[in-house]
Amino acid sequence: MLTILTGGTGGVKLIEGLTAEIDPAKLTIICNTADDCIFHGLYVSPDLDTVTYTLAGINDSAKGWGIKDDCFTVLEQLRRLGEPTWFKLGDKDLATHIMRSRLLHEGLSLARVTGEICDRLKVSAKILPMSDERVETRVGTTDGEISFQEYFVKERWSKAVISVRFEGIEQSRPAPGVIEAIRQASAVVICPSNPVTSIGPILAVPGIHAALVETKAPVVALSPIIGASAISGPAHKLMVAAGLEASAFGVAQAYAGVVDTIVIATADKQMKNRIEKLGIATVLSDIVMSDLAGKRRVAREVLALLEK
Ligand code: FO1
Repeated sequence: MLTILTGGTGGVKLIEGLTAEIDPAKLTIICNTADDCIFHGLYVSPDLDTVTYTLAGINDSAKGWGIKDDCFTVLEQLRRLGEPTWFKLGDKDLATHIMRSRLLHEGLSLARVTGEICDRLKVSAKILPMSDERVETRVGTTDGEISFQEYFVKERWSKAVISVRFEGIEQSRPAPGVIEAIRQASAVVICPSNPVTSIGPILAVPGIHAALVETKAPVVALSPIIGASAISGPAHKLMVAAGLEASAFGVAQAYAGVVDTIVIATADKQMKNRIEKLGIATVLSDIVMSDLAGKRRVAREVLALLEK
């Protein structure tokens, strides 16, 4: 079983490539849930949904989130009613949030709800939240502390970031199956996601970091950064706020002790020696996945690494 850690829209690109190369039933995908948010009274879990929709073949791959060919008539009416509509929830996407909110209200855990949604969308991979307990990324900015979605979507990551913290992390526990998926994995892959706000919360759930350090499985990570900038999104800005160098070396710093190998951009080859001094084997590659062919190419390279 291949165990994957992911979050955000960058991570899912590798998952798309992997599921085109191997049987998705062989994947267990552990998703960040610290981006989750309540909108219009509904529980929205962006990273679980992005992975679920992708594996169900219904994702909007152009945007990187939501359901393809969705429409926004409910949101338009909410706007007319004077409700905040900066977070674009499509009509089909809302169906997921309505069902998830009902099942959570009836007492099912987030993991059970995620499994139910996957069953109904005929997703064969196993998708797990990192935890069933509520963890929320809080972004400290010069204008006060805001949620991740307010930072990322409402403010379009324009505000200067002073701090990042994960509210509720101390009380969180790995969701059922998460530790086993790490311990029993043939290999673990950390997707090219934001190391601070997408992978960081997963590693911060008590027990998960230790399981990754102790697992006999090889742990391989892909850098989401080329040069000093993220391939997509604000990872470099959040890394600086978290005290990490905004570079592939900073990603290696974030994963030191956890990963055995990191795949970085060929353009960052001058960092190879510095990263290897952290005890992390470093592989150079073209890590940009701009289309399905690129996603499959990178996936094949990762799979080949795991067979070594
Ligand atoms: N990202 C945006 O930039 N704008 C949006 O309006 C937006 C809506 C949205 C709705 C559902 C969903 O699952 C994701 C959505 N996202 C949107 C992406 C979301 O902010 C990111 O997927 C993650 O939280 C970042 O890792």
